[in-house]
Amino acid sequence: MAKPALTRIGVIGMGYVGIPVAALLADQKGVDVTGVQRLSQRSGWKIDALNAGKCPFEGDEPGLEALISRVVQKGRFRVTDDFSVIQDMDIVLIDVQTPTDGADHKPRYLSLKEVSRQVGTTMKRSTLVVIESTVAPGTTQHVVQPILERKSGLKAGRDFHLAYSYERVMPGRLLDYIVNLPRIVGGVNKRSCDRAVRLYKRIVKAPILSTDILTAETSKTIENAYRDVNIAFANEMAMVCESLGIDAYEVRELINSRAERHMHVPGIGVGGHCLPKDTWLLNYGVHKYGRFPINPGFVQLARKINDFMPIHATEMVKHALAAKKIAIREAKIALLGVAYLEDSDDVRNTPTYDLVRELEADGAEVVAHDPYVKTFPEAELTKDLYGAVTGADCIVIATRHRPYFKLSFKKLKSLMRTPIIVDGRNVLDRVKAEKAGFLYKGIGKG
Ligand code: SAJ
Repeated sequence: MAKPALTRIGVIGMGYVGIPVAALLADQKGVDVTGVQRLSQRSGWKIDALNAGKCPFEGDEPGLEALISRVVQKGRFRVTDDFSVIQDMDIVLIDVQTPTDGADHKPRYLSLKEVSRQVGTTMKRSTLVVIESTVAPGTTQHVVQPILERKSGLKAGRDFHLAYSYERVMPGRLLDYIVNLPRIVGGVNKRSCDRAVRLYKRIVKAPILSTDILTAETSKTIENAYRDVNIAFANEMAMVCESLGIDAYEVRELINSRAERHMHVPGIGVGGHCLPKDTWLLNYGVHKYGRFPINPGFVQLARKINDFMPIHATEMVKHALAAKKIAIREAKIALLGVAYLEDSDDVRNTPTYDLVRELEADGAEVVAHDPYVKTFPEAELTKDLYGAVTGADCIVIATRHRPYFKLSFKKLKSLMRTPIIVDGRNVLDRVKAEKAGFLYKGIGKG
């Protein structure tokens, strides 16, 4: 009896979204996956690492390395920079970066448009194309679809299928969040949507919710804007508590003692490839494709508050140094943690970029430590934690990495020039720090 044909899937963009979804699909019966990754200076090395069955992420990613090694060994997953493989694919997932411009916050769709041209040029009739990258509402049908149709000469919904289904992954929980979080799928028409739902049913155990493409795109950007707004609220209330001389984390616990209240966690800032830009994608989409003018000022204000937190932390450093009669231009600052998220190696849009820029602009010498991050152009980066704090006048904790919870105040004090701690992530115990002779300041700690 003839063997059932393999479903061939191409996943374009081997990053935090593309790699886990490709590996999960390749582990399914009757599925064969080819990852496509540009041979760029920044990411080209991932091709060889993945083809050797290695996970390219430094941080803790439960289950991912074992899964990649298994599907590579089974011969069901390989990665290439050769786009022509797309012509053999039944399904193509697009997982490229969709950054926004730092100045005008407009989306920069260089990769998305280039990949759409390549896919349109090579794809075969009846291919299902799914955009998983976060985009401004309206992008799939006003930017991607016309390129695919022009390049292929085919019509979306009739000759090939087109859908949008956004990822909800986070470093440290990549596989878990793909498998166990509800999945939203929007199709250019019902057939496209149904086909995409069938695809995700192979790997997603949680409910799969169908809608149209514009609603799905908008849900993604609003979902992240919602989180960003909640974090901004927590950050503003943290500054209120500092001014009142009380502990915002205690206040948060008291408020969250009521089950349906979820006050978020204040901190030194908001980083990552998502929250700092998705509000601007939402903003761009409604300005470009909205039926009437509306300026979502509330979510933009939240962006401003969250972007202010590294500057607020720099002010805290300056006040503490001044209390010890040290000018910031003569100070050495030990920065503990540069990643935007705990126990990850991810520095995309990390708030520590702004923090270092602010501190160095005032003349401080900054030495950074991070247990996971390999490169950090903004400052000298070391894996030697005690080396970083030796001779320092202030420690700034910027990431909630697990190793920082075990720091010895006695050891730190013996190595530092001036015992000052600015805790940007509520990692250290204030009472113990002060008992050990430290001047302690913390975001949300009045
Ligand atoms: N942060 C706070 N306080 C909080 C929560 C987070 O200061 O209470 C900071 C974090 O330290 C970090 C930033 O915000 O710097 C973002 O943290 P995150 O936990 O939101 O992590 P992301 O950006 O990797 O993940 C978010 C998630 N979105 C939502 O929860 C709505 C994730 O589910 C998305 O998949 C991801 O964005 C994405 O890719 O869009």
